Amino acid sequence: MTSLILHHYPMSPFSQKIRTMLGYANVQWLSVITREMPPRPLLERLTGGYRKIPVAQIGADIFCDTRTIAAEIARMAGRPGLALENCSADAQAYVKKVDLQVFFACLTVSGTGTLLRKVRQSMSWPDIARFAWDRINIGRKAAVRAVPPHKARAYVQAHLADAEQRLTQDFLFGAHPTHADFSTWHSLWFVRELAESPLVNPYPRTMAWMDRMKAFGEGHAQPLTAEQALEIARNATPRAIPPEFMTDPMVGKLVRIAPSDYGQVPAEGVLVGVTPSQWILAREEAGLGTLHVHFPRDGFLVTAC
Ligand SMILES: N[C@@H](CCC(=O)N[C@@H](CS)C(=O)NCC(=O)O)C(=O)O
Repeated sequence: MTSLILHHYPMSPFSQKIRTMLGYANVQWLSVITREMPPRPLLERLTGGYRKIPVAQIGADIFCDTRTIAAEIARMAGRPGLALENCSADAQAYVKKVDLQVFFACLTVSGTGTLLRKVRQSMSWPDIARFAWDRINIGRKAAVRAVPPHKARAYVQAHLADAEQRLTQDFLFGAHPTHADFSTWHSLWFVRELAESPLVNPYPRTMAWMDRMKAFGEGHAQPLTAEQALEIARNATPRAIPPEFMTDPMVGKLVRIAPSDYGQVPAEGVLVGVTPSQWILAREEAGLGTLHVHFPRDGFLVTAC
């Protein structure tokens, strides 16, 4: 059986989005813990430079961004609603907002003593300093502007009021969870579960929905080292790409692909597939062979080298 390998770190909200999705999908997975910031030399051999977390791997196929990872989980678990491209236009627009502006605002309001204590327990002081410097630099170079700190609390409260009013059923867009629930969950997980902030308390339906999300758990994870993950990639061949995804005029060209919002570190390779929702890059990595790296089309820039 081909297992999904997740490269992630415990305090990462976007990783929590995927861990909870794996719980809901009841999927077995392999867990590789990464550092909270680059350098991540072994993971970079798989991604070619893409720096955000989480990253998933199935053999020699590498999935960057939670949207491509979610599409894989949707396929493996037979739960189409987990893939963003299967959600309504309304839900897709909602996810765009919660995965960017709401995410940053939630981080801003989560600077509690409890969070600092937890960070201190999992990282050394020099690493905390490196982490802070890394994130300041991400912010400085970002092509998107976060909600200013003095407006973040009101922004998160407006988001919570909106979620409260949407939750007339068990989940945000109906009786069953979709990608939108996991996107909304991960930032509020950071606020309520990690920072233990009381900000969500005045919203009873949102509190109950968070309890339902939390109850999904995180699936069945087995630990794996980064070296073992490389060995799995080395012994695997990327999945074949259906011919209908090889007709784009850019296919066959050497390109660079990078996020257009923040953390814009590019990966370079030959474009070998363009699906309605993904770019697929082939990279030759010394000692590992050919890897296919998958990126969402939305929010990523492709430039010919
Ligand atoms: N759009 C990305 C966002 C991922 C993201 O921003 N992840 C954070 C950690 S939760 C990150 O990578 N920060 C920079 C880093 O860790 O290098 C996704 O959906 O995966």
